[in-house]
Amino acid sequence: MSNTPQHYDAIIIGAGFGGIRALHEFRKIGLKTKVFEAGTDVGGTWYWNRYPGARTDSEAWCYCYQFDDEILQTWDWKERMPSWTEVFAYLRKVVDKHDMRRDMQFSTRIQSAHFDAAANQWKVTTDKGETATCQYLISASGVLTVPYMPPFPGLETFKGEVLRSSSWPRHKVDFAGKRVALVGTGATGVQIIPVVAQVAGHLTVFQRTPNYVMPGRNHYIDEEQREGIRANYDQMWNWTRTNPFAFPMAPCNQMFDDYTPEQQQRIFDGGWEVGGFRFIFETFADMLVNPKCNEAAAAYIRNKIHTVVKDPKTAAILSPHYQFGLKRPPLGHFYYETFNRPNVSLVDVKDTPIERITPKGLVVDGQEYEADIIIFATGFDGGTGALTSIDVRGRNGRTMKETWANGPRTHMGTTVDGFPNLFMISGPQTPFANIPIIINSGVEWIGKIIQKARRDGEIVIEATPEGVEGWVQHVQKLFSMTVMDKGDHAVHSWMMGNNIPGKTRSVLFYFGGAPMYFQELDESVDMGFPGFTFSAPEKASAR
Ligand code: NA7
Repeated sequence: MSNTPQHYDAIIIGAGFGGIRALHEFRKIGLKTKVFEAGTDVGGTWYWNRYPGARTDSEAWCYCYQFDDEILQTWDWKERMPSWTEVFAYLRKVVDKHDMRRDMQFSTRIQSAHFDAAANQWKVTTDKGETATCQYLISASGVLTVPYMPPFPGLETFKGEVLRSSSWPRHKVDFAGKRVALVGTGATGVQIIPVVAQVAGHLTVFQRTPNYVMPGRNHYIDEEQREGIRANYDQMWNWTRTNPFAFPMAPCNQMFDDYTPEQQQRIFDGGWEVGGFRFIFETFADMLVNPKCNEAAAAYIRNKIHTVVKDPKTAAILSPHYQFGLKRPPLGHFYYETFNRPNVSLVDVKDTPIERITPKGLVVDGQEYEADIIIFATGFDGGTGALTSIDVRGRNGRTMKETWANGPRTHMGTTVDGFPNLFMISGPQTPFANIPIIINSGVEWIGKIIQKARRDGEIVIEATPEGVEGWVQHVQKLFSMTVMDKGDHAVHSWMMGNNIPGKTRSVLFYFGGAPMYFQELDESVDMGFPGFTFSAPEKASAR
């Protein structure tokens, strides 16, 4: 950008999965588009989170774009759950093949975005002191973007190396023989622990809340399997439209209460053995709404933990006792087995929190645990954090932070009243589901609403307050049908925002299932976008 603001039809914040998909769509519909990306390359989540063991929890063949069949037919998926290197390489391949970098500016963070009501455009400024204007502002800034770092006193005094999972260094970290401390046992910590344990001299894991970790059962994909994948994409995309979590699996219609206890166990065994999220998706359809089914699943996993982990005290600390699904369940790759290693120990910091950090290590309950390296995998300000951390101001200077002070308010997870022509990709209150599929449907819908406005000569698209209120009520009602709503509110979950001190606990996702959401998007298009106004300044003054 030069000092004279450049004007674009659309500016996209972020060159991760969402930003790349949106750029493709906007080119198709003829919008002059610019993508701003804080990192030095594309990738988003897969650019920043390069920690050891980082991999998807989705199966490779559905963690990709549908729009480039040639890449799908030639890309050699290597693993069932690809590592970050593979996802990163895939995204680079898509971007380079489609010559997308010419519309992208890297190493540039958007600092503010203000709506200019007189000009009906957004003005953005970057950390480079540049400005640009646009008609449509697209937030593709991700669900888990703003890391959370607890304010541990004394951290700055630590003499060893401090590593954060969300901004992992580019150099290879040598853990061999080192005393490593790791704080945080969410999906990230669960991936790091088994990998670091293999080389560290000693790994001490500091756990506050245990998770229900299901086995990932990752494996390499051979050529025969690859051919099967390539031949079946159409069928898989169809399944992603009918599966509640947008995964390519036939819908599961089994209800827990229709089976005997022995049958229930066998069904759980089946899901556990296949691995991945199939323990949830292919066992019982009512796992997140039927308390009996939910408790049976929780008890099943606790039993597995006690079977695998040899030391009963460690197994007890690792065993959760809240509703299954209240926290996003991680996938483990020999996670529980790792706690049987002689060089791994677990410290329970639930009732005795980490007091402080010293030059030599961490202090818990008066005891100092010495470390050469501390890894923090302490989570994110999920869902809303990406947009509230930018100075986004809509009509009358109202900020997104103020607007969402008591939780997100959106219409369809894509728009917010008072923020005209601002669209979010996988924004708050979109389904909790396989992200590339949710991105795809959201971007297609955004493309359609913009095309409608342009066809009709309208300049401003805006959600109505009634549309937003209706969506907020709808999302809350759907959530109230789940066991999570009745769950222990003291249990931290980034899906509800209460992992961040001071953040209001609220419903950050749409829990009605992806198929119903897709249907709502389709109906919105068919019905001419109810809950939105379209206007053009000339028309407004002529009225
Ligand atoms: P998570 O799932 O939010 O996990 C963060 C972890 O950090 C969790 O175990 C927290 O314990 C722990 N934490 C946070 N603050 C502290 C303090 N002060 N002391 C000790 N432990 C603390 O984030 P992840 O990055 O693992 O995963 C995020 C998503 O990425 C994941 O769900 C996937 O969708 C991909 P807590 O549970 O709050 O007691």
